[in-house]
Amino acid sequence: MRFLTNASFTALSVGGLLAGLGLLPSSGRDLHASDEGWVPLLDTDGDGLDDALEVRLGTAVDLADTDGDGYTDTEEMVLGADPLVAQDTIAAAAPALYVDAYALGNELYVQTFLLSRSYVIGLASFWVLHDRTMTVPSGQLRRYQVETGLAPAPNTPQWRLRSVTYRLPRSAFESAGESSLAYRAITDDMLVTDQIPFTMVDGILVQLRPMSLYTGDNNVGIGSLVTGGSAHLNQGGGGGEPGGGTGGLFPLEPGEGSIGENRPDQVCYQVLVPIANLGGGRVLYQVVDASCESMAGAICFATCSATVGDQYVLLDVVGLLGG
Ligand SMILES: [Ca+2]
Ligand SMILES: [Ca+2]
Repeated sequence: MRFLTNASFTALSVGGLLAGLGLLPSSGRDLHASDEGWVPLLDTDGDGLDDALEVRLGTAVDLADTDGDGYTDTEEMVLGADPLVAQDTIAAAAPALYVDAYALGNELYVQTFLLSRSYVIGLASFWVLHDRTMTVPSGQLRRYQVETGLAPAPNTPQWRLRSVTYRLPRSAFESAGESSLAYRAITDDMLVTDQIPFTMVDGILVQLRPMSLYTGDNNVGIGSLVTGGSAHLNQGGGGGEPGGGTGGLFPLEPGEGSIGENRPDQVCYQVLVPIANLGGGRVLYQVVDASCESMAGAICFATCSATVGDQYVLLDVVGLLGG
């Protein structure tokens, strides 16, 4: 098991880093409606996923189990299943970590979910910046924590599905350009990891999710986000195959009212393939296919602007962590 001990990474506190970028965390909970009409931290159906994130994922904000198969939306995302397609059974639960984010106004809300059966050790978070080669280790993010809880997991009753939500200044991630926020934990004798690689597309902060980060059934779940109405994955060659290397650029805004160009009644996708390993966990991806298709009710926004030939650097923190 390899850990992030590469000497080229410099530990730095989040506070110091944000202060260095001219940013300080806002204080107190921000529960008023945003300009976009979404309320931060509001989880109408109580399934653990905040409303704004559900809109982004395409799941119902008022149904804990969107596809009615008995598994909550959160449970399915963590287990790598498809929250939009009813399944009779989902593979037996295994320890898993799922991290996602949504942006509202000036804030970036990061939701983390950890499914485990017994002890949890070594819970750590990392933020790696492309141009600074810095890592923000472990509990430093705790001062940005705004909510913790247990999400319902009716089909994994003997397990605990813990959730932690952080609120971070969006501008810090926009300033960083390419960066990656990663989480790691050891539970039930397993190392579990997940990460959100961020990048900018035409001045819009998006997350890059390459298929190679996922294995097995996880590809199905991520691919289904397509039909939810934003970005599109699982297209073309490597889609659905572990390590296939394709992926997509997901917007962080929840939907209507997002910045950038909206295209109603369309879904859009990109196929990204890795073209070079730049070392130090950096992988260069190129968009080899991108298009939009008609789909009533869907909204394709910022990510539509990614075009064939565009290149993005992914910081694969999980790879560095040995996950
Ligand atoms: Ca919810
Ligand atoms: Ca379900």
